[in-house]
Amino acid sequence: MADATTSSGAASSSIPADLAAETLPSLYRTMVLARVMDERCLSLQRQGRIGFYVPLQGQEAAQVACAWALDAADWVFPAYRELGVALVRGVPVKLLLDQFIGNSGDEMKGRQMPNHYGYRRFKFVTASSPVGTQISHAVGTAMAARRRGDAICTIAFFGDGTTSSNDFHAGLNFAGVYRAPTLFFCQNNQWAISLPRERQTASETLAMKASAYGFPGVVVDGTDVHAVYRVVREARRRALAGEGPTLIEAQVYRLGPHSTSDDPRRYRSDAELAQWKERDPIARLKHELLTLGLVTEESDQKVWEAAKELVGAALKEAEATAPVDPRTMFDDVFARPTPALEEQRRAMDGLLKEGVVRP
Ligand SMILES: Cc1ncc(C[n+]2csc(CCOP(=O)(O)OP(=O)(O)O)c2C)c(N)n1
Ligand SMILES: [Mg+2]
Repeated sequence: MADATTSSGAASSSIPADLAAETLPSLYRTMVLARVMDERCLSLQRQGRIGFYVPLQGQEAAQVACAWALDAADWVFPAYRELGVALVRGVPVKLLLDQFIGNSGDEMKGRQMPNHYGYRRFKFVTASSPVGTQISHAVGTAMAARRRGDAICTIAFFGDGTTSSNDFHAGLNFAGVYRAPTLFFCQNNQWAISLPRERQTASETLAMKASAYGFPGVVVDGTDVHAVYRVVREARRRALAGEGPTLIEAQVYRLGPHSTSDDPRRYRSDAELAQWKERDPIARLKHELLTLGLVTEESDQKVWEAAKELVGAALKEAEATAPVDPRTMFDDVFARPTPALEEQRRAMDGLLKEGVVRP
């Protein structure tokens, strides 16, 4: 779906265009695909078929509309919940599932934690588990790109809780001083695992923290694809015109658990969840598409079925893909393997032959 991105990458001072109505069904399909894959991955983890997963339910509009507003040449620095962004960048579902399983199709050769994927060709940096580290990486990359004369921006994704991290301060401060072409996209999903937004900071909004660093901060309804697209387009225009960074606070809600290792019923109420479910971003966009006559109940059903089929077929293929050869653990460490490493590789060959280690 990388072809869904719209901009030319050229610096421009003109007002960016709004999201065109004819792109809405395609954007909606990507949101549905993210939701379907998300639900499937949660159950795959429960069945022991993948090890770990971090869901994005409730944040699809913010992620997909934001990624839609970027150029394919822009570098994405995700946190760990950005499946919607990965799908817009064009990362195939099968490749993601290969990583979750850690099979031989996984370009990281099973070495990364499940759900911590990254792909150079999609300009999608490996997920950051230590919260906030991706923020300063995004700023440094933006400064390097500007020095090289590349007309791109970088974008760091992070959550409300991450605004309390050292890297948030260091990254935003640096970006402000050097006017780095970086977008800071904070998905305020109201919770940092079990810590609610109101206990995270005494600031009235997270966006207002930008003013201390000398650049604009914008609050946007993260369930509204149009609003998100507009603010990201404008932030990108500013970045490329040399006007510096922007902090965007997209207000959303994490409808699911923090990760497959979390049970949110232990710290938040059913009433709160029910209230936010009313604002499900997928239902909101579907309602708009119905009103515009761009979808019918029948064609919508087909969108969901197609997404389920796509994920099902990719899963079948990923589960049929061979495991990673354990001998690959000796690769990619030294340009010329050391004698000690060669000896260990031979020992591994022996273990494989004896059947002590299975491929
Ligand atoms: C430096 C660091 N401290 C603590 C953690 C544990 N941790 C993992 S996710 C998380 C919450 C982050 O919340 P937020 O930034 O709001 O993002 P969300 O998970 O809600 O998307 C914490 C505290 C960590 N990964 N790294
Ligand atoms: Mg959060």
